[in-house]
Amino acid sequence: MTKPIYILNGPNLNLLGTREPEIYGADTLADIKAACVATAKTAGFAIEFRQSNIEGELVDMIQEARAKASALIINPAAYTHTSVAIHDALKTLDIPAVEIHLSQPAKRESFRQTSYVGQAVMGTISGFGANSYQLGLQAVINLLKP
Ligand code: CA2
Repeated sequence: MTKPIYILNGPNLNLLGTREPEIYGADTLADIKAACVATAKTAGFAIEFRQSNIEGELVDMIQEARAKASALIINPAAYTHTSVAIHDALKTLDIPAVEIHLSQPAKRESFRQTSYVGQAVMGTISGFGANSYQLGLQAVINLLKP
């Protein structure tokens, strides 16, 4: 049985679809999860989709993925720009890992210009709204397909 693809989401992403649609889009996190599950199913993969507002819980999820996931996709939200702990956890992975963002942080405030996560993953996809999740998923599916 193929291991699931983990999709992890950081702080405040549980509020998607309720505020700032001009930046983050109108889809809720549940909408994004449903689209990811459908895409993955077509390609023969299962999804483990999680969100936490707590840095340590995200570290625990990344550690869990070391044994239980075939690949990991993460939108670390604000922890992108602050978290050495998430960087260090990602560096322990032997599976493909991709960073994704709904918005394009490079076009935004100066405090969003640093990503601690980008240095610890294969690649980053940002700026495509909810489609960033689909593009990240397609990237790891292509890597995992025999
Ligand atoms: O563009 C992204 O996906 C971000 O990871 C979103 C984070 C932000 O801190 C990163 O710089 C870029 C913020 C997520 C907050 O989500 C909200 C959703 C609805 C309403 C308010 C915030």
